[in-house]
Amino acid sequence: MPAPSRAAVRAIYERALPDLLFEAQRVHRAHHDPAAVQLCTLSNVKSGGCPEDCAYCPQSAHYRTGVAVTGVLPVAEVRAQAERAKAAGATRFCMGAAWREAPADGRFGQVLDLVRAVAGTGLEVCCTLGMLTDEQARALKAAGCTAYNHNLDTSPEYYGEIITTRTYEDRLRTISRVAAAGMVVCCGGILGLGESREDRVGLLATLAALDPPPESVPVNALVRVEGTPLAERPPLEPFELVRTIATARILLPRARVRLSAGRTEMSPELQALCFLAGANSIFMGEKLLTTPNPEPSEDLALLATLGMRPMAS
Ligand code: SAM
Ligand code: DTB
Ligand code: SF4
Repeated sequence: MPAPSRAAVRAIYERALPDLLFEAQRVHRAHHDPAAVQLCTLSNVKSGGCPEDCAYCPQSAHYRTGVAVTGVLPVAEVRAQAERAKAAGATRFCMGAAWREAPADGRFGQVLDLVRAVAGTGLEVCCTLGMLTDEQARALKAAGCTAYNHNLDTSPEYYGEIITTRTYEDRLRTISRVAAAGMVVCCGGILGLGESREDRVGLLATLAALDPPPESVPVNALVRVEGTPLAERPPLEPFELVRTIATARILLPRARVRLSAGRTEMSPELQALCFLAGANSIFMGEKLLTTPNPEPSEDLALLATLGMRPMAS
């Protein structure tokens, strides 16, 4: 099937909300169990001091946010985190590093050790380490990393307003290397950056055109962090979030659509609406990478209230 045009994506996005949600539900039910939610846990295995200038990010060295700058965490610590995550019901463990690109030195070998350790717990392993070479992508895959997260964040037109130290093409190149190495691609974006609806449509059209299609699509709501240039942005319009999730579900029927950052500012009702729109994955754990996330007990209680449940591995 050819990728849908931007006009076609816009037409889906702008449907009357009942029609949009009905279609999203129809697609969701054809490909997924509508009561199951994948639980992923994040670990920031290398914090802060990143040379990129992503305007939303508390880990960029360009802004003063108070985030600690560290080396790669020790294997024992990350293995213990993964075991706790598994005991709490998570099935995927995602390791993030505040790098522009995965380094060519021994720190990459340290990350491979972390991948092997987490894979040994039986959890699905995902990494997000910045740009990769073909060799690094193959080495991650060989160590047991099955998924790689690399977000496009926003439309091609708006990208330059948010990040100046790399291009959209750089991102697309890493995404194709990940797929070529046999890992599945996790690729999504952030809403609430100050982008227009047309930018959200442009991001969705780009995601729908990726070949192979992303296995998972994180939809982040901007976490406004003091010290970053976007700290004072107005809050995201909740129905734009719902429309984005529903459109992603319709365009990418088989993908996990992940309601990602920003849930501490969302009511249970809004999160439930996102599940109805086709979201079927969340990050579970007290922290995302550097910012707070709802308590795991609250998340499990919300799923129970809705008659939903964690997805089995
Ligand atoms: N440095 C690597 C990279 O940029 O690909 C990996 C880690 S980076 C923190 C992973 C993703 O987190 C970014 O692509 C962005 O979409 C998301 N992110 C970062 N800061 C955020 C914030 N304040 N609010 C919402 N999402 C954020
Ligand atoms: C993604 O799209 N969202 C996660 C994960 N991929 C790595 C990260 C969210 C980070 C939110 C800001 C922070 O905690 O530093
Ligand atoms: Fe660095 Fe990633 Fe943050 Fe951008 S989003 S500043 S690349 S850690």
